[in-house]
Amino acid sequence: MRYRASALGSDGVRVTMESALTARDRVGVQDFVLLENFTSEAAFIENLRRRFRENLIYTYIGPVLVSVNPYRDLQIYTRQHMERYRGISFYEVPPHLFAVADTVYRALRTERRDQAVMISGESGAGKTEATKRLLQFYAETCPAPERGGAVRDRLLQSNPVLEAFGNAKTLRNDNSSRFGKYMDVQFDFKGAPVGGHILSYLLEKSRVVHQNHGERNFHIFYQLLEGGEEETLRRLGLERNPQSYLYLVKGQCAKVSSINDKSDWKVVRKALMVIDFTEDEVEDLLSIVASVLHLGNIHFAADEESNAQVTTENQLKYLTRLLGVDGSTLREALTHRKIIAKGEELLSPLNLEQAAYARDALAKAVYSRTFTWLVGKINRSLASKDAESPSWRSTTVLGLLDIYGFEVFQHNSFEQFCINYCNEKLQQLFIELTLKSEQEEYEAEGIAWEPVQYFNNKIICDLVEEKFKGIISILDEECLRPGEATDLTFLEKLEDTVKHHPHFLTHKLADQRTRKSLGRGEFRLLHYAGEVTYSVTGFLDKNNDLLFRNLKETMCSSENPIMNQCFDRSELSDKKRPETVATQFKMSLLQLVEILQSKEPAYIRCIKPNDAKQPGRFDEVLIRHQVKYLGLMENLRVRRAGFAYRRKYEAFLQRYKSLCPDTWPTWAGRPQDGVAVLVRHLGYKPEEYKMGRTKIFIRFPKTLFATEDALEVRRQSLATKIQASWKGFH
Ligand code: AD9
Ligand code: MG
Repeated sequence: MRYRASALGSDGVRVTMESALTARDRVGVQDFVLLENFTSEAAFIENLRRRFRENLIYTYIGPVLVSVNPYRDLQIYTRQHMERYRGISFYEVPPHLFAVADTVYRALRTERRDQAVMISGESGAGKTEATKRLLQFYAETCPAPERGGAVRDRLLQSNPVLEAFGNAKTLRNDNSSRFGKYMDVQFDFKGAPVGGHILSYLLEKSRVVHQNHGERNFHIFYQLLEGGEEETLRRLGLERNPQSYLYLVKGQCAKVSSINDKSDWKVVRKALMVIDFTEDEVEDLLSIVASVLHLGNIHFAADEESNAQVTTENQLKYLTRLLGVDGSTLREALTHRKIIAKGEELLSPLNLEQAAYARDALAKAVYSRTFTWLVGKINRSLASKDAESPSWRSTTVLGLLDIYGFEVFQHNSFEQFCINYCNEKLQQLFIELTLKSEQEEYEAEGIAWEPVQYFNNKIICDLVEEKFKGIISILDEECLRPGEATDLTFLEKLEDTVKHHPHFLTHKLADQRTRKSLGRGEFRLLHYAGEVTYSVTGFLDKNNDLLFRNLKETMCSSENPIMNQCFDRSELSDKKRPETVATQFKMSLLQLVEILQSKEPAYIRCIKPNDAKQPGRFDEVLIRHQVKYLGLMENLRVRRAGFAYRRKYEAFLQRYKSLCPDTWPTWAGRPQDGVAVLVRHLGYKPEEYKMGRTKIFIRFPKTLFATEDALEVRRQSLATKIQASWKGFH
């Protein structure tokens, strides 16, 4: 919509409006709430497209930042950018990650309330990059603590280490985080970072033993082989060539052009030192990394009774040494299963398939427990050294959540089920908190709140997590019937228990038409973000996550100090079944939700513009899908339910006071009264705005645009006048 300057009656100078208007046409609006047609997904995407074309990757939905991955270095995270966004008012400068960073930090300091920045989006959308930039912003712009200045380095250096062990090249992202991460940064009363703490979620450990075509194992393996010193590799019994290791060849892509394993190795090596690793600990850690590779190369042959025998003596020898375990015990544990019947221990030999399963289970357990240990080690290094001092008590916390986005693949399994459940929970929290904060703001401002219609996805969360009736409960029940239950009996039980649920479907329950698209071993969930069909194959196994008893025993006797901490003897005597993977995950999510609820939230919603990881390509279908499952339209609707725009009286008056002779150049009274005079002069109609306690609320974007345009006209006319007077002067 176009507004002519003359209609606003600026100062009588007729200046064409085209420049301001074309600018908006070209680069779109910087806050989606200013979209005229705010319910239109097409308008939303068009706005994103315009901005993306101009390399403007950030746009707001009110306080929420939407970011589109540019896949190129835009030079927008420099020290100058950090300075530019410090201490500014959110809406006075173009949208930027640093504007969010600064706003959050200032709220933390002035209101002394804990904050949480939740970063979401699909794989490759830029969550981890955003997290790193935020950390960098705080490390560089916050004051240094009086003591323990090293914590800033530790916060930064924990990243390359965690990425080396927890990230991998996938088809979607060359540096894909294969775990969820929530990181707390603690600030003292002066606003200096003094400590940190990391929680990690569900590492994708199946990757240790298997990778899809075109994908890699975790970075650390390749880094060690490429960058490790000769002497180190000799000690570990490793060859440089990744092709020598079965756990590294499944994806057939050891080399990736965007990754330099050799230099990354150096970075990781240095980072380990910064986060307090001793040389001995580094050795112990690398021994474990190497032992996983050796494990992968353990082969078995069947003897005449079809029992598995280890045939790779050399690998066994290295494993024995690196893990510090007894050779014959390990050999036995890899080829037998210990069963305790009527108080007696029996050794039952494994066949080839079972032995390979046991070996892979051991590799996964060793690696994932080492990862958990690593997080613990980093946490000890990040722990504030001032925990006992009085200033500790007045610390505030800023949390950063970088967690996997919603996943829909051709083939979806247990992992996608967990990840998508996590997204349901976070979406629920997001809507709840967004609505709550809207409502609170209206109340605080004394403006009547009108209820907003929105989709509450609690029904899907319940379907997954409810006691007794939820999918996880039913899965756990089946896991309690070893030998009898299978993935298919789990599916049948699901069908019996949740058959009438509107968000659940299977082949049997579907009507004729839908049935064709559902296999017999599948169930479909209608998530808030769309339908996902899960194959039940492997659900029981992955949820049980069994490690045979004698393998556990062997590892408990390990003389490698890290392994020794990872496998505790108490596990062996514990009569209670360990929690299943899904239940553990559910509990950790409930804890996460509690943590997030106790903090003031900020949101960054990341979008991936194309699947080719290329700059400049805006794939509309892909983007539309993400806009949908990030719940952005829902978010915008909630934000726009009453008023498109709101601003503090002081800021509003400061910006527009030149448009009214009564408020220009200064207004002596209360800012609120000045704004009242100003908007009356501008011709705002009563239904177009409301005056709150501290802010003006404007219902439609067009009202604001008209005012913005008037301002632009005034600026141009002033510029013209100044130019004219300069000419006269010369
Ligand atoms: V995953 O769920 O962990 O697989 P992320 O974390 O969302 O995913 P990541 O931050 O790793 O994605 O970004 C993927 C790649 O996109 C990065 O390696 C960069 O090459 C690229 N990227 C992301 N954000 C930016 C950015 N703001 N500027 C430039 C970026 N490049
Ligand atoms: Mg990531």
